[in-house]
Amino acid sequence: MAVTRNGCEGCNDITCQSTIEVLEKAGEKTFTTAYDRVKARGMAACLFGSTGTCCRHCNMGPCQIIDGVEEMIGICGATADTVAARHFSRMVAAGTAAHTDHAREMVRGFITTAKGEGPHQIKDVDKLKKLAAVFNIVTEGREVNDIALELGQKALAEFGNQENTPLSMLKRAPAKRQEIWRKLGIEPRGVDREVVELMHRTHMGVDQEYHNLTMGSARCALADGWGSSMLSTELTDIMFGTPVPTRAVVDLGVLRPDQVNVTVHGHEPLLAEALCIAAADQEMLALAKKAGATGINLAGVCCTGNEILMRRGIPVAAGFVQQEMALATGAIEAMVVDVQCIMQSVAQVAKSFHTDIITTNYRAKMDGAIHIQFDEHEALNSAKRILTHAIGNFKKRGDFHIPTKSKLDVVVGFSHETINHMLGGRFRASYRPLNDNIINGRIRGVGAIVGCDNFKLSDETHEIIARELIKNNILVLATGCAATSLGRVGLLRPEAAQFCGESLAEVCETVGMPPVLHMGSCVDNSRILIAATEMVREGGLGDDISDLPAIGTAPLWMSEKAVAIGHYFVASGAQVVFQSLPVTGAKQFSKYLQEGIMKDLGAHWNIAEAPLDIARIMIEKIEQKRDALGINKKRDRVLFDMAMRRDLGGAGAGIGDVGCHGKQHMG
Ligand code: MSK
Repeated sequence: MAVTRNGCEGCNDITCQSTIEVLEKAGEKTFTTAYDRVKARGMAACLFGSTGTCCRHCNMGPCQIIDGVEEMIGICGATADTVAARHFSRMVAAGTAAHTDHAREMVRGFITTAKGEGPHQIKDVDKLKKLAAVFNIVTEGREVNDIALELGQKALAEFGNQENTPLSMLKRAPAKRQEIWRKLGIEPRGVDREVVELMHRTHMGVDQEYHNLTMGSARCALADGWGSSMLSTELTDIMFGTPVPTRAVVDLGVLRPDQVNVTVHGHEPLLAEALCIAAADQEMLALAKKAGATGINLAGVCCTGNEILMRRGIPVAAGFVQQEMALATGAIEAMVVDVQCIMQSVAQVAKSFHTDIITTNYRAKMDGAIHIQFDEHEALNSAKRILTHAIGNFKKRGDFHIPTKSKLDVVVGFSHETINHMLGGRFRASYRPLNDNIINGRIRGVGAIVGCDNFKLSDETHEIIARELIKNNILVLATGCAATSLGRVGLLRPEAAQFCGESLAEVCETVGMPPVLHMGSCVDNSRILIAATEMVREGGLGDDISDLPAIGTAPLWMSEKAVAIGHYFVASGAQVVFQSLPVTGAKQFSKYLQEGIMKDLGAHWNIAEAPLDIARIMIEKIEQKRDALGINKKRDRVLFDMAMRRDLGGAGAGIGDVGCHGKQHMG
């Protein structure tokens, strides 16, 4: 379908310069993008769907429920609260399933590596031994790969555990939190079992009580956060290296005019890591040169991008909302995709160019794409086949436009271990300095900005929230596509300290760290759980995660995974703020999630639409926690209005070069 406008007109507040530039250059384009579809739809969402009261769990409906109207309950009698709670729970189950299936692949890849098969090695032996201890594995006097094999096998068994024993990694949580879970009977057992059980409980005619469903979904979400996601993060670190601060670049400008551009999109780092190795292979480079290119340029999209950005400094071309834009540059020879967050439209956009979409996972095929199955036992050969195909496309490249101004320096790679060193120094690695800075008020607290980006709200949303938080001396942790979008506006650089309140700026400048710390992909939100636990363990900030002056937000969430993440944070005692949640058509359930659940779990959900309102809630909650801890000192709070924001200048204005090169510890 031909579209005559340039694509920017009428789009939902696009401020991203590279997106605007690509759409403008595309001119009379022969493809449509999500921005066109947003405009065509007008985003008039179904009221029942968007408030969680449309039930289609059986064939008597679909039933559209109106809370409080007797004749508008389900044919089966289900109330708005039951329907919305079931729907919410199914989102948690789907999100957990996605993280779990990803994690299982990582564990299988880890076992392959432990057996000495495939191109990877165990890189972080120290972390291997620490995780082995969690699984009661003896390490002394044993070969590294032997330990790794036992760890991999025990980890794999956690997915299918049929006993009523809790997941091993729950014991990493603060003791008080474990006790809360025990008393509520929500300690997750087998990871798969919790997903299956929740799907069963939300089937027609099973769990009819929103409180019970919420606790069931908490159990499932915990199986994600403290089970599958945490396993995936930890084993990936052990295999590919625990991230340390690394300088890199993000945005569409990372594509190279003279090289074979291959983007890796999705979530699983096994293939991406193999592609990184293959792209440096002499045979592949010779092939690229024969095709007229000067080399092979790998670039990430979405969370696969975050994985290789964190560990290898490979640039990220695009976050979720930019995936079509990356193709619209006309400069990509192949977009290699695995699982999750791949819009079906990429195959349609690619048709207008020489680009091939290459699917690599049997679970995720797409019309219009080429399929090259990734085999973890033959990882390097799979990667070489993919690259050979991409190289073959280089000569077919037609007109292309790579944005010239959009390539921003970032410093990434803040694992929870790095935070130890960053503030504590190499010889005093601990969370003590972070806790001390929070107690003395230089850092008021910690705000996590996580999750997706989305076409519904302005793409400035993450930036507005982050600027507000750092201005109020709140240290920001970021993951997923939110982190990429904050990188695009210059907030992942030490120079962004200039946008902080005085005391946070002082800390950042002393340490040389950015005020927004990139902690990885969406699976890596589990790093935040461990960081929070370390803060509790260090002392002085209470004895549970719920005592910490810390809060998270996923303002532009899109995926069901974000709901699972939000719920595992709440179930772990950390408050979250979402921009919307499809529960508001059910009065009691919605009120329970936003208030009543506090009595059970020590944290609750918050919903607020405007970015500044989200920031205000985060600041208020952090200050309330400080009051409760007795560490507050009176100070003026600063909330930015639009005029003050304008005074700050454009995104990234005035930020010079990062001034650090390659991988380094910042302690
Ligand atoms: S990729 S789940 S859009 S963060 Fe992890 Fe980004 Fe959200 Fe997908």
